[in-house]
Amino acid sequence: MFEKIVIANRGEIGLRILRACNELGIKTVAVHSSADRDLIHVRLADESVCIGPAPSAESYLNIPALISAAEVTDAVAIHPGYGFLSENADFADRVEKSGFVFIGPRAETIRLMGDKIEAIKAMKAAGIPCIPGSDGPLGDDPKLNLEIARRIGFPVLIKAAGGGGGRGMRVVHSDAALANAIGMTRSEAGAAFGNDTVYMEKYLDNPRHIEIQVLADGEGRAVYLGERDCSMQRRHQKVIEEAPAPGITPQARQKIGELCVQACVETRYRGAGTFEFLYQDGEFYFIEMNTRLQVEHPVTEMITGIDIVREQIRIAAGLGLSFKQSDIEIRGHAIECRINAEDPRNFTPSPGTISQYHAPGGPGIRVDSHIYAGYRVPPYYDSMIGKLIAYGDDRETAMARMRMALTEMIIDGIKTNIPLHRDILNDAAFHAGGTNIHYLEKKLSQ
Ligand code: MV4
Repeated sequence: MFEKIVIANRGEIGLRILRACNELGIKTVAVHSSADRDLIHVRLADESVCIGPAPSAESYLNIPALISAAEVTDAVAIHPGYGFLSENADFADRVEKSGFVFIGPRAETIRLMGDKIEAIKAMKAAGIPCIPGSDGPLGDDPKLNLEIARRIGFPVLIKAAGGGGGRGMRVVHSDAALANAIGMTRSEAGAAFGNDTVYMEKYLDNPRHIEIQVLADGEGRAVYLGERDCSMQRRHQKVIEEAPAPGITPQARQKIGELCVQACVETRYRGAGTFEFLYQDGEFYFIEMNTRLQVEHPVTEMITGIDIVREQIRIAAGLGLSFKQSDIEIRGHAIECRINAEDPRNFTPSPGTISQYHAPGGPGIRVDSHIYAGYRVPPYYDSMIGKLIAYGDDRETAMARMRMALTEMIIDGIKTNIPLHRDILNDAAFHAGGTNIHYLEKKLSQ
């Protein structure tokens, strides 16, 4: 096992990684910006290194500073968490070329999945169901593009190969609108991602977002840990996630899970990964693969009993998976509410000092958060200040526990989205389960 790990992240996930390291007996180095000296995991880590000023571009995205921090502390490996450099293939490359272990997939895998066209091509070849589409980049011949759109059938969606996470997409409903939409998406993509490659897919109008968690050892052994439903979102930011996804049968889970495992085996995938699907009319359609630990990983941990961060570290250390598929049993139900420092009405960020804090508790309640009374939420980073996770034998129990936990939780001094969560937990459609990706935005507009 590694002797010492650099935690190249901040906030709740910095603390989550530190907790996993402590269980495994690994020494920790917390790197932080000058605005983050008060983070709880910086205090708890064995060592800490300030890597730059508050702006992420000069600290958490500063590759030379991160590698220097590993060098001066004699660390062996670097855990990138999520966001920041976690899906940056060049970072993974430079970490490994500097003699450290990147806790994540190979750089070439990260690069492949970063190109959405190449990712779809690879997954389709491995037998994963994909959305009918152009099966490659669109050219500049309007006649040819029209033929592709007519073959797929309107409405179609123009997507940027370098996009993902919802950036750079356009729905097209008619022949007349096609050429202009392709041109616009292309120029926006070129400006935003430095890559003006675009492709076309059939537009699915009322899908759910369901994703499959996998773990793989990089040598052809892989497992799936069931699915998560992440459909409750606003502007491509997930708000609530749950596992298992309401209405997915054990048979459907096993079928899509085994396909994902097969794809991991064929590609010699290494580490934790997530296959993102749209789910509509009982069918799964692959959209993207995430090559990082995800924010919502706790709901999967709760229903499987598997520590995903621990497994990531074990895999990176070459110790392989500590269990096989037949050991994995999905039990109960888990729901996660992302707690953001934001105005619950207009969603504007609400940084500032937390004057009072009371964490909820009781059976089945988990709080993944770095906040404490007196903590100042800095204005420079993502507004998520923690995650409240409720587990129960069934969805009803998990929901009841979540409702109580949201009532118990006190965060004073800043605004949070806890009132929004209380609203959703009392929503009849959420109660029924299986709402689609447009549900929350429609509800909020009413
Ligand atoms: C789609 C789609 C409908 N049809 N593709 C948005 C983020 C990116 N990961 C893929 N996205 C979508 N792709 C087809 N062919 C609808 C979305 C989409 C979406 C997907 C998942 C979660 C939230 C979403 C919100 C709006 C649109």
